[in-house]
Amino acid sequence: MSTPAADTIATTGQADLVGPPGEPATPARILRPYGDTTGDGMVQMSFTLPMAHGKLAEGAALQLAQKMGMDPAMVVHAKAMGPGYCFFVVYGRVHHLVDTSAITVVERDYPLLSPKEANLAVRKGLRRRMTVVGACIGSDAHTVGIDAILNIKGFAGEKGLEYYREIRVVNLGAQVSVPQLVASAQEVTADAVLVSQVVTQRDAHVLNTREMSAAFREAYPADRRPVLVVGGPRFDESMADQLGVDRVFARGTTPAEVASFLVHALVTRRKAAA
Ligand code: B12
Repeated sequence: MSTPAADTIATTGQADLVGPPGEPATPARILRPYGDTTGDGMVQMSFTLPMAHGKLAEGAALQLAQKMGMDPAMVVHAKAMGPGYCFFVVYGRVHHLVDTSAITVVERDYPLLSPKEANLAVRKGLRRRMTVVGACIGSDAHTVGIDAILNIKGFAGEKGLEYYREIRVVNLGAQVSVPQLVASAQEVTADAVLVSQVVTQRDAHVLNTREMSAAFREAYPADRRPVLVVGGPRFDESMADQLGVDRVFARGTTPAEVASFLVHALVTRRKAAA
């Protein structure tokens, strides 16, 4: 199958069908971003430079944008951020193309259940309530995310895990140390441990998560370890293996997605393996 020139696809928005012979074809598209007219390549980006606001700082912002491939580039907003720092928004044209056939994402590979369906699956599969321990670990005090998943009031119109009759939630709150978390999980015989990490400065979220998963591996025999889940707005969902956890959830996660994953990991998958 011949592929039309990238520019043709980008400007007309046509889709090309690709895929191995005999398998369902997937639409693949070569795209450009746009600002004013389709395919014009215009993007907007923001950043801060450690320079006082002024003509020189705006020139520095333009130089950076040009080095990043924006041509032409225009400073559309510049604001002093205290002495010696300036925040910029730059608008300009890039010439890069996006190939949608070369994108890898983590798709949800389990069914999305309603609270009623999740409760039923736990009752039938575990024959007892599922115990879930949640916490923000390390120095992280951002509890809104984990509360959105756990608290009864929930998030995005969905009730949190506390609403699920067959799930017992133990929410330890903020700034929980890894040894405290392991001890609490052991004390309540946790089936799953849900950790939130929002601060990513100096890769704190990655380091803390690795410390946490290593501690659970040390404290439990492999077949008794609770399911480990980590979440936060700046996690890369494809990093579960590198972080030593069973699943990573990122920004916009809803409680039903998490409850459904827990049912999948603790009930469906284990039943299938037995
Ligand atoms: C509210 C807030 C605070 C509050 C927190 C109050 C509280 N009880 O949580 C206060 C004022 C205390 C605070 C303090 C600080 N904050 Co603050 N804060 C924010 C703010 C404005 C909103 C965060 C939030 O509540 N989001 C809403 C929730 C619902 O979204 P979420 O966390 O992403 O959660 C969702 C998903 O990520 C996911 N999820 C999250 N966790 C988990 C866990 C699991 C298991 C699962 C499945 C899913 C999941 O599900 C949730 C629902 O979809 C953000 C900026 C922003 N707009 O995001 C900065 C921000 C997070 N804070 C920041 C910083 C730097 C700080 C401070 C260091 C500031 C300072 N110098 O003192 C301190 C650190 C305090 C500490 N020790 O942690 C930075 C972090 C930068 C970084 N990436 O490292 C941000 C991004 C602001 C910024 N742009 O600089 N902060």
